[in-house]
Amino acid sequence: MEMTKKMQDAFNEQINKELFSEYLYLAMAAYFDAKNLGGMSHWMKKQAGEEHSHAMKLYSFVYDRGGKVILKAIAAPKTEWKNPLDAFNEAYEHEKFITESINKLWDAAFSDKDRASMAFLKWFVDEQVEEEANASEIVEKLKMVGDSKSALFMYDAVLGKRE
Ligand code: OFO
Repeated sequence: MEMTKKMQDAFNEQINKELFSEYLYLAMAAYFDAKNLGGMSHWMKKQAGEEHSHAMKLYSFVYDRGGKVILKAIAAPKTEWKNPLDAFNEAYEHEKFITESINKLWDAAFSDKDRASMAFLKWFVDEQVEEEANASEIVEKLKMVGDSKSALFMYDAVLGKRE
């Protein structure tokens, strides 16, 4: 059964949000590179790649369901943050916003009785638990780092190991 126009619009909206997430994390990577924090930049580049794959997962699903992908403009992200904690805090807040958005998409599928979309979105619901947990853990660790340059140096190296 094909997805409704309402669901197609909602999926296209989510594709745009995932691509904005990719852009936002790439902007954060650029910010960290400018500060010589190569590990944090690496982490953000990996995250940007994940966001791209989220967008593509949605993209493929729209076509699998007989819909059409319509790409919209991607907003320009910020380019500066106060410090690493400020950037990761924004990443965490952004993930909470994305979770809300996925939940609304699931609710739209539910009210449309679109079981295929509900089943498909389960993966995203689970993924958001992980996305929030990862960002929140880094925020908490950066709070421990505080103003210590040596701790920041070491934690940067830890984040640089992300696979
Ligand atoms: Fe796509 O999970 Fe983050 O934004």
